[in-house]
Amino acid sequence: MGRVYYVSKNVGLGMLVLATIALATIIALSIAYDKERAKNRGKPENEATDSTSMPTPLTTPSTPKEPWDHYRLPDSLVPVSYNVTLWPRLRPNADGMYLFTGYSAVIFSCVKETDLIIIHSNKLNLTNFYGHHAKLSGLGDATAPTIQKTWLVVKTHYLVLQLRSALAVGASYVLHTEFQGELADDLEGFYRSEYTEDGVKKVVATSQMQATYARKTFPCFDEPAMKAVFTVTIIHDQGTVALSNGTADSVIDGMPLRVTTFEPTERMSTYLLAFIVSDFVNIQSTQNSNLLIRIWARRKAIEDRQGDYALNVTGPILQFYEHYYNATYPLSKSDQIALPDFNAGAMENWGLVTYRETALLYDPIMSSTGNKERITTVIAHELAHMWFGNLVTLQWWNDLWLNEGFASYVEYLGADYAEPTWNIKDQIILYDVHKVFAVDALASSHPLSRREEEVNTPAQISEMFNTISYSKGAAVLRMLSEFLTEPVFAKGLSSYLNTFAFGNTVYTDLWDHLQQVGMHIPHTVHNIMNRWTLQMGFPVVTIDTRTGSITQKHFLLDPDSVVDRPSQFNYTWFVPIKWMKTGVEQQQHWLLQKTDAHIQMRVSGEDWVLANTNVSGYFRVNYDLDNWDRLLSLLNTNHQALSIINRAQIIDDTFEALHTLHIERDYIPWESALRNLDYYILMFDRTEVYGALQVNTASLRILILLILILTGKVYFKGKVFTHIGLCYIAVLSNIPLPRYNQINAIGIACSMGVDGCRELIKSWYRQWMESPHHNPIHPNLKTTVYCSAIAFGGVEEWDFAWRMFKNATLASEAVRLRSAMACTKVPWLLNRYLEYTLDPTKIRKQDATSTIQYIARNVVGMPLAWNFVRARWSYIFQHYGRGSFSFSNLVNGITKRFSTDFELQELKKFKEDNLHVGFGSATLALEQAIEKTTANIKWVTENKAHVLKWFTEEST
Ligand SMILES: *[C@@H]1O[C@H](CO)[C@@H](O)[C@H](O)[C@H]1NC(C)=O
Ligand SMILES: *[C@@H]1O[C@H](CO)[C@@H](O)[C@H](O)[C@H]1NC(C)=O
Ligand SMILES: *[C@@H]1O[C@H](CO)[C@@H](O)[C@H](O)[C@H]1NC(C)=O
Ligand SMILES: CC(=O)N[C@H]1CO[C@H](CO)[C@@H](O)[C@@H]1O
Repeated sequence: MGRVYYVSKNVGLGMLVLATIALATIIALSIAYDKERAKNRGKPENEATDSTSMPTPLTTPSTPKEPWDHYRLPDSLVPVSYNVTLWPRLRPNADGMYLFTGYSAVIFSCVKETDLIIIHSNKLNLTNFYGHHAKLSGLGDATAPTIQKTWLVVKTHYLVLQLRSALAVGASYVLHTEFQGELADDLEGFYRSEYTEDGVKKVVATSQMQATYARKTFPCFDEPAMKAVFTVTIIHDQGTVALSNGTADSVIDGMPLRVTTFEPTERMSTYLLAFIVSDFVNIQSTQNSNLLIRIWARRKAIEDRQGDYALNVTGPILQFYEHYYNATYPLSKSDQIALPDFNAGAMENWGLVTYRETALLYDPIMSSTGNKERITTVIAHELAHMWFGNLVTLQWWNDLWLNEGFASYVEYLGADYAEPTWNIKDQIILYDVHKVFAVDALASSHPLSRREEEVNTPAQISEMFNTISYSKGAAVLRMLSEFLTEPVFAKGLSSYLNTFAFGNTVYTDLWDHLQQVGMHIPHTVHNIMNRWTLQMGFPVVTIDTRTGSITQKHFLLDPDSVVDRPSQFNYTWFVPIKWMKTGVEQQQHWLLQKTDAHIQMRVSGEDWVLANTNVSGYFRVNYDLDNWDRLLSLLNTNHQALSIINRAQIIDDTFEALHTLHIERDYIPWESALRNLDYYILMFDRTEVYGALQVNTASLRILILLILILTGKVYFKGKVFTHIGLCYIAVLSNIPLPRYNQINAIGIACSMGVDGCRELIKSWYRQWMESPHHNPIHPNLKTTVYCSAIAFGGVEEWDFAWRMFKNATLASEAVRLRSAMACTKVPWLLNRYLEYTLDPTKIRKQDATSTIQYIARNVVGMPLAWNFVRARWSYIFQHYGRGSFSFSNLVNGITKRFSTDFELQELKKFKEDNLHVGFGSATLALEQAIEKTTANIKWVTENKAHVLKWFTEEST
């Protein structure tokens, strides 16, 4: 590629700074959406998990008068232990409903005098005891007051008991309830999942409690700090197995039922409970001495050995954490189970982790490298929580970022231990740091940390599960670990975990424990971290190597945007700058004010400065022009002098660096470059610029490819880019390369639009259509090949994919097909597919929103998906929207391409028209979409002519 128009060497420094910031802006706007690598750990399943929520406007909340109108429990009662018995019916009753019945006795003690008992209960029909919803008795010497009346409060999910006299402080009581609930297919609380095996429909009862669904399973004090001991009994049919957090204690077989009782759990939070009844089978190992590790799944999946890989990595990952945390695994067993229907990616229930099938099951023949990576990192994420989050739990959901950010950081360490050859640690740059840079650069971003009072309702709680919490949390914790050094970080962590085991904390408790071991830092951990957690955004640090001056500035996507959220720190940060001079690591420098000078950073001649080595800090860097030039020429001549991460970072910072790709052989810098190109494609694929851009990027790509082939050094650590270009030219099937490299080269060529590729792809797909039991396509190429074949084909190709989708026995194969079917260019096929998304017999509920997103990603499908969502808003909202995280991604996904005034108006109108229906957690995503669209319009207006000119000139 020739010169890039943004950075002109003739402009002065001031201009350059602006230009480079503008550049980074572009980059920050770009959002990657690599299907296979979607990082969906704990919560979100949708591919584009870049949504975040904005702060709920701070209306002065009118404090409700009655305690049962508050969303938070009063602090007068604390639970001690529960006996819970549940009996799910895996066959429908006469009315076609699936039910469960249950019984619960909770022992609680009274710590403040009160004549009210308020306990969570939602969507449960409670049995009457002498006209009341519950029965109360005293424990030991205590006599229970009589119940005056009981009632349910639907809005706040409470069962309330008004007593005739007060409970005594210090005394304990038992509250008994009997209840019936629906085992619905709503993926919340105790729910049912269905699948077909050998032509027989099977039903599984399973659960998802986080964040506020335990109360939909049995009446309980459903807040994370209300820890208690649970003794669980499950009644189930012969031939099924019951699982819960603990080990099964006894099984009583009375025809035709079995009663499985579990040992009492440790003290734990309600949101970490899990109850499952199924006829699944397991494989197990005891590679970790005395610890039983099991992987559970559908019989067929286990027989096909799809659980083997997960079982192989679980032992090492647990060992890693035991060592890292310096604390033994807190439980006596580790179960992990893959469920056909599951809303999140995975859930860290203590001792019984639940997963989507795609996040746990691996088939050596059918799965791709990307699938395998995802499985490893998701397992590492969930198992990290067994200590951090489960053993020690944050007091309230406002601190969710610490819990999820932490697991999102250490998952890379755990996965790296299990798969040391993958270099997986570097990927945090792509999948977390760059991703969240794009979101946190918005004027409407929000701080990591929120005050406890700001998070109350279930919808507000579910809004906390966003990219800021996960990815910015991961990035700032990584920075903390880097500046303290890893041994110090691990030591403080271990002290924190051991001190608060089985208890609850607030995030500052972790800072205290790190402070006790940390030293050599210019301020306390509190002071330093407050600047990163209490104010939104991040700085761009500009180093002028001609003078050694350093300045920081709040980095904004649109530098003209108005930040109306004040910060007590005035948007300055304490910035730890790790840096090197001409290849030599220097002592870390702390930037503690807006501007500073560090004379050692003044260089000249051949010398260069590279700051934020390994992108260990959560900030961007800019330099004076001369230093940029020296870095770029270094990339061109001796790029090994810089780490892979820094190469990727430079490419992300400046498009100039694309020139240097021809000698780049590592995956991450490439992926970084390709993601940046994607933003162009999104912005221009509906305009005349696209014609020019296609020709140009295609020729760039051919050049790259030729170099790769000629050097015979194609290696991307087993990765193939899944970006879909248009297929143009060149048949590569008989290029003499080792098998694996050849696959990679073909994958790249096809996805990047090389000649002849179309024919090649069509012929592969046709072969498969002719003999469906023999798929000739390499797993790493399937995403590309399926999508292209369907894009070039018609109804026949589509229907074949549909049949294969319906028959797929491996979940990741089903996902690839589901995503590929969205690639067709035929409008009626796309519309029919959109209709399928609202029919759970065709597309599982868990997959509806992501399928609509796949369709919206297609340039032809985008307007259809937008119309569809607008027309069906209230239906979709009722059935899919409530409080679900994936739902905000829906809005985000559909509006990704929006870049015209007309679209902005449509978006605003959509908002107005549906105010009466509401948007749930998507309210915030909608605001964000409006801001992004505005930024896109601005960018396109400013750059379209340049880009067109540049690409036109380049391609002639
Ligand atoms: C809970 O179950 C255990 C074991 O069956 C029993 O000893 C205990 O009394 C029960 N507790 C309550 C409050 O019902
Ligand atoms: C709860 O009771 C209501 C009203 O009687 C009934 O319509 C509903 O089906 C019941 N739900 C369950 C799960 O039993
Ligand atoms: C699991 O480990 C065993 C023993 O090391 C190995 O033979 C097998 O290939 C591994 N399975 C997978 C799917 O990685
Ligand atoms: C999560 C939890 O409390 N797990 C418990 C399950 O039961 C075993 C004993 O069966 C305990 O050791 C675990 O702590």
